[in-house]
Amino acid sequence: MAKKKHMKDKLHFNSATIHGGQTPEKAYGAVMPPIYQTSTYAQTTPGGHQGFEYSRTHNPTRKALEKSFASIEAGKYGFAFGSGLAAMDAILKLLKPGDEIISTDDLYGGSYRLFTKIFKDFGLGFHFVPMNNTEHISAAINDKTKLIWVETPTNPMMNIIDIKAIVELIRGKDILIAVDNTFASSYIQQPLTMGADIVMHSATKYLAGHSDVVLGALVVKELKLAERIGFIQNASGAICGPMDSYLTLRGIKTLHVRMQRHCENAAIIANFLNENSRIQKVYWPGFEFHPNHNVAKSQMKDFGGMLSFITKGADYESAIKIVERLKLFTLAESLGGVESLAGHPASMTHASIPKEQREKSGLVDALIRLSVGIEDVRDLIADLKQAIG
Ligand code: P1T
Repeated sequence: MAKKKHMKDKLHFNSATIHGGQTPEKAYGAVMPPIYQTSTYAQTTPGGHQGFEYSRTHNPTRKALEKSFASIEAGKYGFAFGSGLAAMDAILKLLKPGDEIISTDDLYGGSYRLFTKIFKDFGLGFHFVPMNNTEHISAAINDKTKLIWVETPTNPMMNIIDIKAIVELIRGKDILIAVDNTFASSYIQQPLTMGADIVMHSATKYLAGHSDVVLGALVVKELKLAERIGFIQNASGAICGPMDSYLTLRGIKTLHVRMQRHCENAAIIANFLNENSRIQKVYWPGFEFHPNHNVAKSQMKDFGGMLSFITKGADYESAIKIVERLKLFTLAESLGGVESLAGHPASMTHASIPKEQREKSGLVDALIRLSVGIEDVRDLIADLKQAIG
């Protein structure tokens, strides 16, 4: 038994997705953890329980998922929340009024909204800087800086931020670095292995992978940080339920296989769009001409399933026509599911960022974002052809 446990600690990624932190359930040997749909647990005497007393604090199905999160991110402690934003909310609660955060200027609109419309009012200060050059970060660092917020690849401009360079920049300083790993997924990069302190996911996306659940993840390696996050998770209570924990755990088991196909299909589509005379620009880190291609090559295993593009003349009307004409790509918010989605960030996922701010990072009204699914790529290309015309 001890030998088996030892083996499970040293698994390669493609086995960790299936076995990481998982053991057959004790009562009947069920290979998948049961959905413990319970809010509370019987006690024989006050405090006389089997490690579970109330499901906000702990639930066995959620615990199985949290161990899986820790395993696939090469961390030690995993935490599951009711959404990606709930997970981010818990990170921000590590801070105190007067503390400052330096964030990438190109990021998910909901993250920007949480920073500027909620936590700013609680006395946190935010600096939004382009992070493709660490000099911009250095210029914003001061004694109050407590957190660097990195999203890479960025949503939706597909900028790649050099995680190790930022880790080096803040070495020895009392500053945490948190990485939103949603776009890449743990298959493509593991920020904790590059020196980040916290990795966060909207597990709604690639980790769960089937567009049927909203859920968030945090993983850390330091015990002290884990204890504080565990305290916040219980004290603030933004947890996910057992059914959603189960669905996410099931999704993770095929993460590596799905990601391979997402990446293959996205590469074919990026090249198809790049060669199309009606397309002006394609944002995808796999292109040699992408400004951060070398960083992408060194820190990512592959280039992911996301890309954005604009049509010739950066014409808003034609962008809207294209997303309306698509048939196999569904026009919808979200990403990372098995089915392909198309989005118009300026009016959908990033509408909460002021236009002027959006356009500084290149997010123009003509931008279309694709989440390339795992369908037969010939059908996806045919759909794009008929929509682009
Ligand atoms: O939706 P939720 O699970 O709360 O996750 C928020 C979130 C955080 N970080 C990134 C990089 C994200 O992309 C998201 C959610 N994004 C979308 C819904 C979207 O379509 O971009």
